[in-house]
This record gives sequence, structure tokens and C-alpha cells, in this order.
Amino acid sequence: MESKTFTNLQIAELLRDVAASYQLKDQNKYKFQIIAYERAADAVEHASSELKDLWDDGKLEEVPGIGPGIAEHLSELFKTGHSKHFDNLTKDIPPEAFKLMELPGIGIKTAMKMIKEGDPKEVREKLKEVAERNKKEKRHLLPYAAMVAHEVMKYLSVSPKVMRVDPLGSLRRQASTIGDIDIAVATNDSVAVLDYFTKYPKSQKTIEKGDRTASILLPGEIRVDLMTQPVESYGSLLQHFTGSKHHNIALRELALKKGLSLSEYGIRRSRKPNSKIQKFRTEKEFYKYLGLDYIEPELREDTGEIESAKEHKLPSLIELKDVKGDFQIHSSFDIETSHDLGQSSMEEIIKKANELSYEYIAFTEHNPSQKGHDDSQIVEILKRKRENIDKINYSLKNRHTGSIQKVFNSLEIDILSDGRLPVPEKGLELLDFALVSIHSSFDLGKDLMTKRVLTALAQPKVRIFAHPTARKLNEREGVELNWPEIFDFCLKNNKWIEINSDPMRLDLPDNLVREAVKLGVKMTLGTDAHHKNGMDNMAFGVSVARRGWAETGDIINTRNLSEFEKLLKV
Ligand code: DGT
Ligand code: CA
Ligand code: CA
Ligand code: ZN
Repeated sequence: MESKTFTNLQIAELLRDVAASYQLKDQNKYKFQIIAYERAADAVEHASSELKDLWDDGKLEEVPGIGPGIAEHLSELFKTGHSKHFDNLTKDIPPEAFKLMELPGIGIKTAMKMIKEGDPKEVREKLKEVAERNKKEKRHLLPYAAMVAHEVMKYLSVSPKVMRVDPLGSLRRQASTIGDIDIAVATNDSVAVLDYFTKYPKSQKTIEKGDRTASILLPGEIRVDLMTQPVESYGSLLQHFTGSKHHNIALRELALKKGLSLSEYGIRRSRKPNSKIQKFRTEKEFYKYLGLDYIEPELREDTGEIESAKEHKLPSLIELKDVKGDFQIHSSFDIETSHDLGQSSMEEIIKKANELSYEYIAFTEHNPSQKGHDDSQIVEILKRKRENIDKINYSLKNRHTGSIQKVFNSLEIDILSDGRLPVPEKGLELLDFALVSIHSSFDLGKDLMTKRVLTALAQPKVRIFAHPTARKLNEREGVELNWPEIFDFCLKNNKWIEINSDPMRLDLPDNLVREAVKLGVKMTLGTDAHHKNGMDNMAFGVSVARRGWAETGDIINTRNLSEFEKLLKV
């Protein structure tokens, strides 16, 4: 490694390599070293500050798991870019061996054996797999990237040279995961702005710097690209670097047919490089010049948006302000569930809902656990919640203190592996409506899983299929379901599909939202908040809905209270 700025991830990897080297030397003799280096690697990986910063402040040894010995070697590493001790230990081991160790189930000994005695083709394939994994792991969840970008944009907007600043790329298109952050600035002094940008206090290094672009690396392996143009061409810049790549390729083809050529500077009448360039202040003018209606960034994925823009048939997308309530909230009201309870009281949540100007919300705690409760006890617990909700609604009716008019008595119920629900009929009757979701047995296979879900949805009180694929971004793939069948059932039986706004979920995914919209299946938005602040995540669910071409009509919680109550009776 050349640079002296090591990220925590790089350091953790290095410490693991050292542990592996000891293991290869003599597993018994170096038992303690192996444990110490592995523990240190774990500690570094989970440290909340960058190790290099801690070292700068002389606080390296305060990290639990880093003793004086390892601290000394790391110190040398930060100072010179190398540690003699680490280099000596690792020098005779091929770097590929360390790479192979990143795959689950492969230790250093297996890795060495594969390299020395195994099929070279297989080794190459495995190494490719490692590269793929690393690429995947480096994508950041949207809310995290949005937060980091917000800070950088705030910093940029302080500079008097910065006239406008906007997000670009996948962040502006609100994709669920972000590879790197891209930002646009309108300025007449690009050099000064780029200079100022590379001095961003949290920047670990400048990756590249030119006349109109610069890239920096932030803690957590997050890269930020900045692009600039003067105000006169700012629209072209926004358009060009918002992408997506596929949208731009399709747009370029359309332009070619008209004899035009596109770039971040504007549109040329001919392909000759010196021909006059038409500049655009806004994207709207840019699209108009090509004969297209303005296309919202969330739609720019080349899935038919250009044709629709030509024919003036783009959807009028739902906006955050259209949302009149939240359909998945977990309060701290204790109904003896085996899942996680919320952390905020019903009162705190209602206060927050008023701040968000909602008309209604649903309390959807997890169902009481079957362990330790028989059916009659479950019904008793649900009665207690019903009474509490009735009391709240009584006082809401008589006090009129905020926008909230009503709270609904709901429940998020597990779908058991055979599709039954762990709540008896008498318990269901106490609810206004219920959500059902998959929290276990994720590998049933498509047919059984579909049958399981349809069985649960068939219950009359059940109206919403919550976080329907059960995916966890960067953690777990979604379950397999026969979507045409599920959608068809929902359409015929007035069931709704949730767009869960939890940043880890964003589920229903945008491509399936699009399918639902095409078929006329209605959806609900829920934050799955387990704390009142989680209710702010609604914006991310709205982004998913927009990426799926949803209009207000497609989303149930854009209805006002009386409209919604009518729908509940259907
Ligand atoms: P990401 O970063 O993987 O989440 O996805 P994007 O869409 O942000 O991709 P990125 O950062 O590589 O590029 C930003 C956008 O800029 C991309 O959507 C298409 C557009 N673009 C236009 N010209 C170019 C080019 O020459 N190179 C790249 N990489 N992107 C370009
Ligand atoms: Ca990007
Ligand atoms: Ca980029
Ligand atoms: Zn859930």
C-alpha cells in the first residue's frame, strides 16, 4: 500500500492477514498472537472513529482490543506507510491467498492449498467472486449516503463562489443503494470551488482533481465526485450526471436521429466539435429542446420514460406532502410480543404525527407471543389495547389540538409457515384492520411461500401485506413469491401491499411497485418506526413509490380520513 491514510477497513484486513500469517507459521506457538490480531481486527472494523484520527490524537490504545504492541506497529504504519513487522510476517505469502480468505469458509490453509495444488481456473473464479463481493459491499444505503451528501452540500453552500448546489447520480434518482455520491455546483470560479471542496475537513484524500471535476474519499470508504458548470449550462450538467447511464444512452440515440449531440456542456447541432453549442440553464429547457416533457430524476432508468415524455403521458408522481398518515408504527404499549417493542409511547407518537400534519395513524405493534399465552390470554391483551385506543380516540374527538383526527387499532401479525395467524378469531375482531408479514421460514420455495401468504391475506381483517419480500438490503435477499398471483389476489379482494420505508428494507422494491401500478393494485406507505423519529423515514418510502411510477391514486394513505374509512368497510 502506497498511501499513509489507511481506512479502518483496510487496517482490519491487514490485521486479519497478520493473524493468518501467524497461523500458517505455527498455530500452537502463536496462539495468543492469532487471537490478539483477530480481536484487534474486529475492534477496528467496528470502531466509530477513523483509527488514523485516533492516532493523530494519541488515542490509539483507547480502542478496546488494541494493546501497546499492536498500537506500536500501527503507529509505524501511519507514519511511514509500512510496518516492518507486518511486512516480514506476510512477505512470503501470495496476496491471492489473503484475498481468498475473504470468502466464507476459506481459511489461510485452505487458501494456500488451493493456490499450490488446486485448479488454477477455480482459483481465478474464486478471486473473481471476491472482487464481485467487494464491489457489492461498497454500496451504501440511501439514507446514509443522503446524510453524508447533505453535510458536504451544506459545507459547499457556505462558499460565496457556489451559486447553486444539487445532488446528482443515483442519489438524485433516489436509488435504494448508492455506489458513490455525485454533486453539482453552479459557479463562475470552478478552480476556487474545487479547491475549497478538496479541503473538506472530513476528506481523507483527494482521489482526482481537474478543471471541472474533483473526487474525495470520506471515512467509511465513501467517495464524493463534484462537477461544476457556469449557471448558463447548469441544466445540461444536472441532466448529464444525474444519469442513469441507460437513460442517457437512450437519450443520445434519440438526439442522434435529430442530428444532435449531447454533453454536460449542452447540445450541438452537428457532431463537429467546433459547431455552436446550445446551453441550458435548466433541465426542463434541455428536455424541451429534444421534444420531451420534463422527466423526474426517479424515472430516469430507461424503462419507458422517454417514450412517455414524448407522448405527454408521464405520471404525476406522488409527493411526500400528499401522505396523510403512517400505516406501520410500533409504540411502547406493551402487548407482550416476542418481537421488538417500540421505544416511544402512543402519546409521543401522536405528537410526532401532529408535527407531520397527519390526519391519522395506525398502531401496529407485533402480535402477542404464543409462547406463554393461550388464546384467551391473547384476546385479553388485545382488549386492553383496544380500550386504550378507544380512550385516545375519545379525547382526540373532544380536544382538537392537532391535525390528527383518529388512531387505528392495528397489529403486525406474523404469518406462520403454513399461513395461519397466531391470533385467534376473537382477537382479530377487536382490530380495525391488520398487517401480516413474514418474519421466519424464509426458504419455503415459491409455491409454498405464495400459498402461505395468500392463506394469511384471505383473513377478512387482514388488509395489508407488510414488507412483502422480507429483504434486508446488503444482508438478505427477498423471499420467492409468485407476484402475478399475489397481485391478482389483492386486486380481487381489496388487499393492499405495503411500501415499507425502513431504510434497511425499502420493500416493496421499486420494480415491483411499477408492476403493481400497472395492474391497479393499491399500496400503503408505512415507516415501521420503532421510535417516533423513525416516522421521518416516510420520505424514503415515497421515493420508492416515485421510482415505481406511483401517483397519489395508487397509494391508500393519500386518502383523507373519511375516504379511508369507507375503504375499510369494503
Ligand atoms: P452509483 O454511483 O453506482 O450508485 O450510480 P450512478 O448512477 O450515480 O453512477 P456514477 O456515479 O458512475 O455516474 C453518475 C452518472 O453520470 C451516471 O448515472 C451517468 C452519468 N454519466 C455521464 N457521463 C458519464 C461518464 O463519462 N462516466 C460516468 N461514470 N458516468 C457518466
Ligand atoms: Ca454515483
Ligand atoms: Ca460518480
Ligand atoms: Zn415486520
